Amino acid sequence: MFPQRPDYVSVNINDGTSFAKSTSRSIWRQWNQLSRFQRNILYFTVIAGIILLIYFLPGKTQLTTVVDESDYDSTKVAQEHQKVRKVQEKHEANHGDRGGGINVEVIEEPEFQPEANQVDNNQIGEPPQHQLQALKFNGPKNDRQKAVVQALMHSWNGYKKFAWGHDSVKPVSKSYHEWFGLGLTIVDSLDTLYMMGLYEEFKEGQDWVKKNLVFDRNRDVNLFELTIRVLGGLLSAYHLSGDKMFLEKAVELGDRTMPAFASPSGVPYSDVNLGMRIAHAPRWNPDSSAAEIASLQLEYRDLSRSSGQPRFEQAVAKVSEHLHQLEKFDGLVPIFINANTGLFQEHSAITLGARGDSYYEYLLKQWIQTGRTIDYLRDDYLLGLVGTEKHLVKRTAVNKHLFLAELIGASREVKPKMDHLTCFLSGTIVLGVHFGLPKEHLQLADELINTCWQTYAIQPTGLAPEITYFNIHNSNDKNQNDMTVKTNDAHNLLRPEFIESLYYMWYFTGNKTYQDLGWRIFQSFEKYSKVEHGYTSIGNVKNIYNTRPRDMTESFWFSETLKYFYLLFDDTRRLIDLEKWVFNTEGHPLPIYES
Ligand code: DMJ
Repeated sequence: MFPQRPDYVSVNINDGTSFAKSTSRSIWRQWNQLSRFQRNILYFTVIAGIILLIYFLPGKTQLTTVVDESDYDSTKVAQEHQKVRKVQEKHEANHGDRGGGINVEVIEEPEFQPEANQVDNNQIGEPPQHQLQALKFNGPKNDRQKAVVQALMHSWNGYKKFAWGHDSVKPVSKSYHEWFGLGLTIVDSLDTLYMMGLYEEFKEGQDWVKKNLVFDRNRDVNLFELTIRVLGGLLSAYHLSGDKMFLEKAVELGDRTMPAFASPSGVPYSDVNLGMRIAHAPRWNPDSSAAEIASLQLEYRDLSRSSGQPRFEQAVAKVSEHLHQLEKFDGLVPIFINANTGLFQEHSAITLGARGDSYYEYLLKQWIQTGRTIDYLRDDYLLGLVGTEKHLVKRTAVNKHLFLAELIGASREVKPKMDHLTCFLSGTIVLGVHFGLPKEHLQLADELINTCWQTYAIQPTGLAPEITYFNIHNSNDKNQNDMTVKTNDAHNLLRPEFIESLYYMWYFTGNKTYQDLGWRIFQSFEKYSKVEHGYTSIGNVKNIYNTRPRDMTESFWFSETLKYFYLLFDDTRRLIDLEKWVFNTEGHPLPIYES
C-alpha cells in the first residue's frame, strides 16, 4: 500500500547544518508526496523561470545577428564616420569636383542567412585555438553558378591530367609551367573548390598538400606572390575546412620567409630562398615594389593570430608603420622602395596599376581585418583616394570616360594609360563605403566600373586587354572611341579584377546589372579562352580570328576569377559574409578580428 499523500506542501525551516545533512533525502521524500497537479505546477514554474532568465540575460544570449547589427549601426560606424570626416576636412582643399550623378546605390542590406557556420578565432598571443569547425557549402544554386563550376572542373581536370603537382597547366601543349615549384594551382584552388562544394576535388588537393608540399628547395621565390597565393591559400583552406595541417604548413612557410624582413630598414627584400633561408633584392633591380611590401600584412597577421606566434604580425606591422611615416605625394606612393634605405625611389612611377595597386587595397583591408581599430591605415587609404582624385582621375576627350592615369618621373608627367589591374579599385571603394567611409567615393567607383566595362565591351572578343591607352587631347573626331590598345598590350591573362569589383558591387547593391555584365564576360571566356583541356590566356583580344592562345592558365584563374564569378552569381549574396571575412588580394578569405 502507498502512503496517503497530503494535499499540501510543507516547508521545514531548519538550522543550516541539519538542513544540509537531510536536504537531499527530505526533498526527495517531499517530491514523492506531491500530487501530480502540484508537480505540474512546479514544472511549469521552473520552466517559466528558465525562459525568463534567458530572455533578460544581457548581451550574447540574444540572437547574435540582431545584436551585431544594432551595435554596428548605432555606434561604431557613426564614430568612424566622424573620424573620417576629420581626415576629409583636413584635406578638403584637395578634393576635385567631378560633377555627374552617382549611379551606385549602396547599401540595401539583405537579411543575412548564413550558409555556413562561421567561427571567430580572434586571439593573439594566446595558445592557438584549433577547434575550428569545418564550414559547409552546398554547391551551385542556379544555372550561371553551375556553368562556373563546370568551367572550374574543366580547368581542374586539365591541370590534373597534365600538370598535377606543378605550378600551372599549359592547356594547349598539354604540359606544365614551373615557377616556384610549390604546386601553386593546387594551393590557390583549395578554397574555391571548398566554396563550390567540390569536396572530392578539395580532398585531392588536401592530400597533395599534406604529402607533397615541401619548402626546402634551394630556389628563389617572390615573397609577395608566395604570400598572397601560398600563405593566403593555406590559411584560407585552414579557416574553411578546420584542418590544422594547413596551419602547420603555413607556419613552416612563414618561418622560412622571415629572413626577408631582416633588412636594415625592416622593409622586406623581394626575393627569398626558402631552402637556404636567405633573402635579397631582385636580380634586375635593387628595389622592392611598394604594392608587394604593403600586401603581406593580411596574411602574416592572420598567421600570427591563428598560430599564437606574434612575430609574423610584428614583422609586417613594422613595414606598414614605416610606410605610414614616409612622405608621399598627396597620399600616393612611388612604386619602388629600397629595402636597405627604407626610402621610396622618388622618381619611380605612381599608379594604381602594376606595383602600386594593392598598397591602397591593403590599407583598407587591414583596417577592416583589425575591426576598424587602427586609424592610420584608414587615414592613409583615404589620403590615397584624395591623391587619386586630385592627380590620377582623368577623362577622355570625346566621351568623357573617367580613367586613372599614371604619373611618370620626377616631373610627374601624366601618362594616359590604365592597366586592367586598376579595375580592382571600384570593389575596394564600395567595401570601404559599406564600412562607413564617405559615400562620395561611390561616384569614382561607379564611373570606373563603367570605363572598365568599356574596355571589355569595345573589343570584338568581349575581353579586356592588359593595358588600355586613352585619348585625352583630341576631341575633334567625335566618332573615335577614345580608347586604344597597342599590339603588345592586347593580351588577356584571365585576370580577375573587374569581376572582383562586379562582385562587391552586386554584394552591396543587389543591382542585377552587375551580374549580367559578369555573365557576358563569362561567355566571352567560354568562347575565346576555352580550349580542349582548360582555359588559356590569349595574346590578342582585338581579333576574333586571331586570338593567339598563349598556352597558360595562371593560378589566379582558379583562386580569383572563377571564385568571384561564382560569388557574383550567388543570388543570396551572402555565401561569404563580408562582416566576418576579408579577401586577400588573391581572393582568399581570412577572418575579421575584433582588433
Ligand atoms: C593576382 O595575383 C592578385 O590579384 C594581385 O594582386 C594582382 N595580380 C593577380 C591577378 O591579376
